[in-house]
Amino acid sequence: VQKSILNQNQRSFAHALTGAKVLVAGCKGQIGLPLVHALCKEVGRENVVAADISDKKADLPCKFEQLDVADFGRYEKIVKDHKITYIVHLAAILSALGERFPDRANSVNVTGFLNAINLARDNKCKIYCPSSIAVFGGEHFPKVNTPDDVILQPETIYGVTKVFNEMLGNYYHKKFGVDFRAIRYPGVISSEKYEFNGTTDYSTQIFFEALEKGHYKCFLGPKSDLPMIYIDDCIQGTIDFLKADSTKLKRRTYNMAGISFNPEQLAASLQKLLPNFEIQYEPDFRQKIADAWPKSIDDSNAQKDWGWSYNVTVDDLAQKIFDGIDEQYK
Ligand code: NAD
Ligand code: AKB
Repeated sequence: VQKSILNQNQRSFAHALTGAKVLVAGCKGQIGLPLVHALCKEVGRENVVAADISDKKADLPCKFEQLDVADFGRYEKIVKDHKITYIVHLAAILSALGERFPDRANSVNVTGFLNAINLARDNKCKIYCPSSIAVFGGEHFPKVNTPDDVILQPETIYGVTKVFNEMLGNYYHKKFGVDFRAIRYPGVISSEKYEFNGTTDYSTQIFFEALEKGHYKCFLGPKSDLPMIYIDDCIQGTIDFLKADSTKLKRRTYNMAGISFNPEQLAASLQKLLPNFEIQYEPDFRQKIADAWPKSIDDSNAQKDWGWSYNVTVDDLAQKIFDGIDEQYK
């Protein structure tokens, strides 16, 4: 009797990450590092393998493998050697870097993802690959409260590759039954420095320059409204989504809204924490990228299907970012 109660309990707590052996490809970036830590807590560090093309030192609590995701043979060896069952494919060239190096964006974001999803199909792995608000663009979608299903006409190579990832993931799900999942992240803000290769990265950079120099030259104009989220909340949402019961997911790709604000509003919140802080605006090529993206997002499907919710003010967010920044900068 006791055994059957135990089995019942285990069943009721089982979720899509239960018993998983997870590979995080692209583990040394803004999202990869905190996600690896969160996954180690969730499934145990012996069940997580972190991989990246970069050999730079990083605080990783689990095994590390060097990997260029465009190299199928190496990717396959890692999946097989570690008996991976869940691929978290993060490696990508983001929007601003991609406009400078489109061939690299194609190699990493297209070839890399093709390798990952073929490995998921052939080795019966689940696969998560984040998408982005960069899939939106063009004239034919509402920029306020953008829903999941609109005409996608991205205007960056990054956005084009993310649409390809979403479409291919959906196709592999229908055709081969691959458990593909994607969240379209808004801009993610951290309390750590990282390589600022995106268009939304002003929102993290501004804090470090405010603390180090007292002023910031913003590469987007003051009224550039964009959806954003704090890294801890993004990671918690991602873990919840990775765990979600596949049969409850009514779609494979979900919008995630976060909170929408513009540089002027973020600067005003920052000035409450650092009264002498000053901001100037010198929009560059990233302005055009930001102008094509939604100002705010409708994520009601994520709320309904897997329980996502988010509710913060810009002042709360600024305080959270500030509190998370290491004392050495203050
Ligand atoms: P990042 O640029 O900070 O990190 C990317 C990581 O991928 C780096 O560690 C890099 O070394 C690695 N990488 C690059 N090329 C590689 C290759 N060929 N093989 C293996 N690794 C390689 O990016 P991030 O912000 O951590 O983004 C992670 C994922 O989340 C990406 O898919 C990105 O599109 C998505 N996303 C991020 C944001 C955001 O605001 N950070 C928003 C939307 C979507
Ligand atoms: C970028 O700005 O490129 C990323 C993203 C929104 O995908 N932060």
